[in-house]
Amino acid sequence: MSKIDLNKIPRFSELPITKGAPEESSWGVFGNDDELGCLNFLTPEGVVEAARLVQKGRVFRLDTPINYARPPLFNRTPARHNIVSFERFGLLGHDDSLDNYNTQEGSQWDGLAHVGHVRHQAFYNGVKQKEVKDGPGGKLSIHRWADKFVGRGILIDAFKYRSEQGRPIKPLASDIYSLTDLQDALRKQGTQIKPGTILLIRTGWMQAYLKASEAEKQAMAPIAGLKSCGIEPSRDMVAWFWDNRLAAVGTDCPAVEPWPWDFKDEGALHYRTLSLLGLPIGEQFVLDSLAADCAQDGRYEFMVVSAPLNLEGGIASPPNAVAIK
Ligand code: UVW
Repeated sequence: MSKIDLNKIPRFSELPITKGAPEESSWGVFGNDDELGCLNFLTPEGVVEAARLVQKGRVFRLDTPINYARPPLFNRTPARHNIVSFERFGLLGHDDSLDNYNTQEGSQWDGLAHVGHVRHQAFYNGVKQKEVKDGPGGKLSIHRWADKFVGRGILIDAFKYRSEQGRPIKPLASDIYSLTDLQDALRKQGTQIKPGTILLIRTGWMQAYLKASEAEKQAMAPIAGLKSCGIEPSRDMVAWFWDNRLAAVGTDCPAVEPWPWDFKDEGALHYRTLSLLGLPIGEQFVLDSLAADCAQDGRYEFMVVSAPLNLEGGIASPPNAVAIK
């Protein structure tokens, strides 16, 4: 899709626009061959506008250090970092290698080939499993995002909002933030969503995880041992995302939606966002310092610069992102 005309984008209630496409899917809206989904809402004009939000020169890293989770969640395996000496060539120097690196071991954008729709046996825009493959021709590959993920970000500090309401969330349980919680928190912060916003939501999970004991972290690592808060997986939630023309939604919890979610449940947010709307979702982001700064100056909007891995055929990526205020 070349230039996006927001007036021509259907409302959620008008989806799908393509005959035979699943209900509540955006398939075809950005073109039948589109692989970017809601990242199409990020435009050159949006990048220029986002740059105007840089006013005090503070930079917030949004990724965890590699191997921050020991052990990594969801049965993922840790990376091995090797420092290699150049001494044998007569040089006082090094390079390094990272063995066994899982692109979802920490902070991550889930790419659109991460989760497909089981009943439709297809990923976003009808892409088939055999089209998801290594190399430059891999459909829905993360490398297509390499120079796209820049724009206006906003933070909803949902954890702070719920705590101040006297209804604190338990981050290490399958507790839920409702759509109303998010909308009320936004209103209280005085923050506006605009088309092409990269929405970040602080759930409080990362802070709680970092404070947990070694034994608790061991217990949370296997898929069956993890319990985590997240945002409500519902039609209303994704209708709100779509009708606000959000470009992506990132959170500091492990699965955006509460974990565990039932892989057989078609209402799960992973299906509604990645497979049906082509909306990138982000997990295990680092948002606490950014949230503290937003609370201090009352400004919950900033520029987000995310340069995902230039990995041809890649499924997911660390966001490699900063928020700049
Ligand atoms: C799964 O849903 C299995 O993984 P993630 O939450 O990392 O996307």
